[in-house]
This record gives sequence, C-alpha cells and structure tokens, in this order.
Amino acid sequence: QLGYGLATGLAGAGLIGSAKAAPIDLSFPKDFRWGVATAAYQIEGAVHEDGRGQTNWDVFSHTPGKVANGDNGDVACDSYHRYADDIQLMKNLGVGTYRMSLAWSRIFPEGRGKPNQKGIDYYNRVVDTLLAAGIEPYVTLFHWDLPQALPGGWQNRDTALAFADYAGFMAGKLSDRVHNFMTVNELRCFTDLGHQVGIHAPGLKLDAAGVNQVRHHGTLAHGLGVQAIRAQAKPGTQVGLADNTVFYCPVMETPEHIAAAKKATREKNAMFLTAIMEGRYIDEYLTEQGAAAPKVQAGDMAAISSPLDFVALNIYTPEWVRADDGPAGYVTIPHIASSPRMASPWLVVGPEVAYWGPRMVSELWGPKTLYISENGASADDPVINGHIDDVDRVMYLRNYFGNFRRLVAEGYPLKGYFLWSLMDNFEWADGYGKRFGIHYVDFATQVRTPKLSALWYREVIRQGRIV
Ligand code: NCW
Repeated sequence: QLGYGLATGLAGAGLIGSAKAAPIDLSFPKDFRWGVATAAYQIEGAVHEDGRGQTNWDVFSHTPGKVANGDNGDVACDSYHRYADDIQLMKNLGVGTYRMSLAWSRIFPEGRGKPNQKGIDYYNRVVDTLLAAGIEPYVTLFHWDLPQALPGGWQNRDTALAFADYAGFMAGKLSDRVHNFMTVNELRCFTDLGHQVGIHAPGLKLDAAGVNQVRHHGTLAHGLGVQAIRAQAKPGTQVGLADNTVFYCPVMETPEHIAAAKKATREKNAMFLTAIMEGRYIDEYLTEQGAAAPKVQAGDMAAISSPLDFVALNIYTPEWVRADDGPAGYVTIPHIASSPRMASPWLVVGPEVAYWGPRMVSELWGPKTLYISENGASADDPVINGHIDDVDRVMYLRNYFGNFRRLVAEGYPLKGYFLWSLMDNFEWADGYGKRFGIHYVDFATQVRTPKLSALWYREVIRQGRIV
C-alpha cells in the first residue's frame, strides 16, 4: 500500500466497501443542543473559601466509613479556582451548553438569612466566562449539597421554604444571563439514598413515614422553587427539574408490553414525577403506603405541580417490565447478575432506556420540551499506548445515542443532551474511585486529559451525527 493515501489504500485493500443502499441517517437536528454536566460539590473543592457554609456532604464525607477510601470533596477538581480551564475544555469539545449547579451554602452559608456576596460573585464570574466562550449555562439550584445549618435538613418542611427563597434569589441575580434553571437534581437520590438506604448524606435509615415525608418536602421544595423563580426571574426564563425517573422498558415492543411499561412508570414514580406532573399522589401510592403516606398541607399539591417549561431526565439504567394478567397488569423484572454493567455496580447497561424513558414521559404527561440532563458512564480508563482509550464508554454512549436519535426521529420533543460528565469528579459514596468523566483528572496534579470519549463526543458535535 506504500505511496497510497489512507483512504485509497484501504479502498484498494477492499477495506472500505461501497454501500448497497443509502445509509441510515444518524444525524441530529441542526438546533439540537449538545452539552456536558457537572455539580458543585463534585468539582469545586474550596470548601472553606470565601465564606462558604458547611454542608451535609462535608459532614458525611468526613465521617469515617461513609465514603470509599475516606475521600471527600474538600479539593475535588479544584474547579473553584480552575473554572476558566474547565470552560476551555468545553470550548475544545465544541459544546453549546453547560449544566452546572450552584452551591447553596456559598450563597446562604446558613441556608437562609444574609447572602454572601463572594459566593454570588463566584457564580457571576463562571457565568460570564461561559457566555464569553459562547456556552450557555443551564443552572441547577440543588444538587445534594444542603447547608448543614438548616435544622433537621429535609426532614423539616421549613427546608423546602428556605430552598424556594434561595432559588428565587439566585434566579433574580442570574436570569439576565441564564435562561434555563433546574430546581433540584434527582429527588429520589437525595431523599431515599440519604434517608432510607443511608448511603448518601445524611446517612439515615428512617421508617416509611419518615421517608415519605422527606420525599414530600423534596417535591415541595421543587414546586415552591418553581414559583419563586418565576416570581423573581426575567420574563421568559425557562424552569424545569432534573429527574431520575425510574424508567420501565417493555420486554418487547408490542402494545400490551408497552402499556404495561407505561403503567409501571407512572405508578413507580408516584411520589416524584407523577405527583409533579399530575398534582396529586395517585391512589396506588396512597393505598400502598397506608398510614405511612406523607402529611400534605393545603396548597402543597398545587405548588408541587406548578407548570414547567421543560422536563429534564437523567438516564442511565433501565428497568424491565412485562404485561401480566394479575391486578397490577404488569410485573417488573429485577436486575440480573449477568446483565452488562459499567464500572459502577448500579449502572446496568440498557441503551433502550434512552428511547423508552423519554417516550414514556411524553406519552404520560406530554411535556412541551424534554432534555437529557445527564447520561454517561463510569469506566476503568486504562492508559494504553499513551492514550486513555475508553472504548467501553464510547460503546455505551454510541448505543444510547442511537436510541436518542430514534426518539428525535419519531418526533418526541427532545431538544438537548448533557453528557455526565465533563471530567472525573467526586462520585459521592464512591469517592474518586469511580470515573464518569470524558476528561481524565489526575487528582494529584489536577491535570485534565481528554479520553477517547471526549474526542468521540467532539466529533459527534462537529458532524451533528453519531460517529
Ligand atoms: S445516581 C448517581 N449519579 C452519578 C452522580 O455523579 C451524579 O451526581 C448523579 O446525578 C451520575 O448521575 C447521578 N449516583 C449515585 C447512584 C448510587 C446508586 C446506588 C444504589 C444502591 C441502592
């Protein structure tokens, strides 16, 4: 092959075939918004700087035995100081959007009361630097780092009110430049993992009534937050939430299994997205919980179901469901030991969830606009011949993208996608041991290196199609 160009050489060797028919269109609409996502506690570090108040995750991660390897977010990716470098990484990728969260305790160190100007200044700098780079920020107001000073945390209804005050306040400060806000990230994680399973802050194992009340305070915070943002933000500001709906996918694509998956999705998310979209706790949930059902005050459900401009979904793992003759009409299938997983044991691979999840949400509640607020994977990231060739993460993404592509082609209103995550970061109870980044972070030196997945994503964005 010497003397030939690469393509000629490959073609000459019969390695580039000529297609027999037009290839399937793998492109996304021109105005599809490609982005990356992070969260404050997972990347910022600088936990004692510029007046930041202590959070539940500072306390939890410093409690021996709670986080793998005794890791904590004290330094994390040091993005508090290196945000300009991180924005340069995004510019190199070519993303048009960035989903970031604000640390509530930088703004209100005590959770409420007197705002801390240095915290506001920090986020003004980040937002202005993003805009100067041509990247539009999508701001999440709560991604799990709760000011420790709030008495009782999410067990106390007042926390929902404090959240609304903070959310409205920051929307007022930023909405001249930030046009999209998400109230909370993953209700199910900060309520259930923190208060039922006990593996996230604050590490409690409450009884069913206690858990349901915490869930109610979380959804109430979201709803009151929506109202406060609308009251204080510039007209036209778009508001939604980032939900980790549990997505039930049909075991096969036939009407009875699809109907079963839809019913399961609605019922199994009764305490979160179903309540938010329907404005009530459905009978199945109330009957199931009995005396442990949440205590609801007048006006709560109206607040919780405040109309949204968009629904954003964090999509990782599918649940499977089949139609059944029993009273529920479906049975769910537990995760199987032999199912493929990425590096996090909970991250069962199932690309179809990228299609069925948003489709179920659309069919059930018809939101005007959908985003994927997170999707991505943990992987081992070995260095091979000087490259971090994370072919497993690329494989994962390519297959999920195929399903997003199908969704868009069928007309579901998916407008944008945020890849989790821009870079390796503090992965909660897994510490730094689980890497979700498309940039590798050497936590000893803070050097960031693009992985193969970053090069792949850059090419997807550049071409507007799956490569
Ligand atoms: S659900 C989850 N994650 C990762 C995290 O980095 C991000 O902040 C979250 O929004 C990636 O996306 C979300 N992490 C925790 C999952 C733990 C599941 C453990 C279940 C065991 C019962």
